[in-house]
Amino acid sequence: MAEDSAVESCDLPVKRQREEEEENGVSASPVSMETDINGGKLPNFMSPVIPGWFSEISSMWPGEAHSLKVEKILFQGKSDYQNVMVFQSSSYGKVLVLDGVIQLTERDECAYQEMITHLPLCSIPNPKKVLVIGGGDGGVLREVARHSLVEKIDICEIDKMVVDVSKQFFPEVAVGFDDPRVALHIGDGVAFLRDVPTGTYDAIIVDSSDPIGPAQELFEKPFFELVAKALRPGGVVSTQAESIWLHMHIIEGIVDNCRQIFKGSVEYAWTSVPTYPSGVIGFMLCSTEGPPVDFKHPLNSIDANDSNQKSVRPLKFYNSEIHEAAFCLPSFARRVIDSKAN
Ligand code: SPD
Repeated sequence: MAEDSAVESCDLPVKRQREEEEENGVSASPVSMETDINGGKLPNFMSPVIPGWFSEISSMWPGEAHSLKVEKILFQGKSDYQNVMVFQSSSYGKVLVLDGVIQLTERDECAYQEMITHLPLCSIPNPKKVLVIGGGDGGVLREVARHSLVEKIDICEIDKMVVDVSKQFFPEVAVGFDDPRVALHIGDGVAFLRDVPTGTYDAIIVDSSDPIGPAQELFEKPFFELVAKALRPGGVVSTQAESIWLHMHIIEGIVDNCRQIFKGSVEYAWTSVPTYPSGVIGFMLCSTEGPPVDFKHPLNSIDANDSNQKSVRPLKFYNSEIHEAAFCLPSFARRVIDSKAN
């Protein structure tokens, strides 16, 4: 956004407020002004897009932009797929940004990575073979690796730069790649799934960015059909499924597709991630026809003591109570999701 237009648009509401006050015969309230970074005057309750701050502006959340103060830009690059940036923020540690959208911060990455992983893996009795699509930062791998019954973890990430940057700047996230059960495939997730023999995996975790750019296909029906084919009967998938505050139209489409494709359970869960748009993010959890899966009541409890990898930090966010709570939805979201059930 141009800084000038931000200043101009900030001036307007104040003028209108004063005009309205004068018309109504009330004296204009004293609005204290401060000099903004462009030398213009702004009322002190309005924030321009400030140099030195990262503002997350996207057509996926029009009219709002969460901002973080930047201490230092640590990396900026352009891969074959997207712009990649890492910066040191003043309040959330290091931040990984793809095409201008925050993917993780050191401070709150635990919530997303733990929930997208343990919601599915704690819902089935013995996950052995797991596939991660996307997830090139390694955080989901770190979480899968806590499950001692898992024997093989494949990951298919399209962008090698994301893997390299994560290993360089986020060692506590990328630690997931060190697990000997992990096999990294750099390539397109859809193409990878086409070659997977039917019924290969117990669980698939789709850790994607938003559905504009390289991850778009991962939100479409043909992709979910491939996922279902790659799962064993009663196998489970967990996918990044956006925000109930911003994206009910997208969620509605995903639920619709999933109910047509997955003949076991289809559920929506959500969690809090302060640096994601609207501060929350959801997950679509589905199982294929076969042994029934009750996502809302975890079978496996996993906590700091039964972690398979003693070198990895204890769980910060996930526990069995928060697992069950994640499926409680506000009424407006419950209505939309349940309406797709028939
Ligand atoms: N709006 C951003 C959603 C990002 C989801 N993927 C995050 C990747 C972390 N492993």
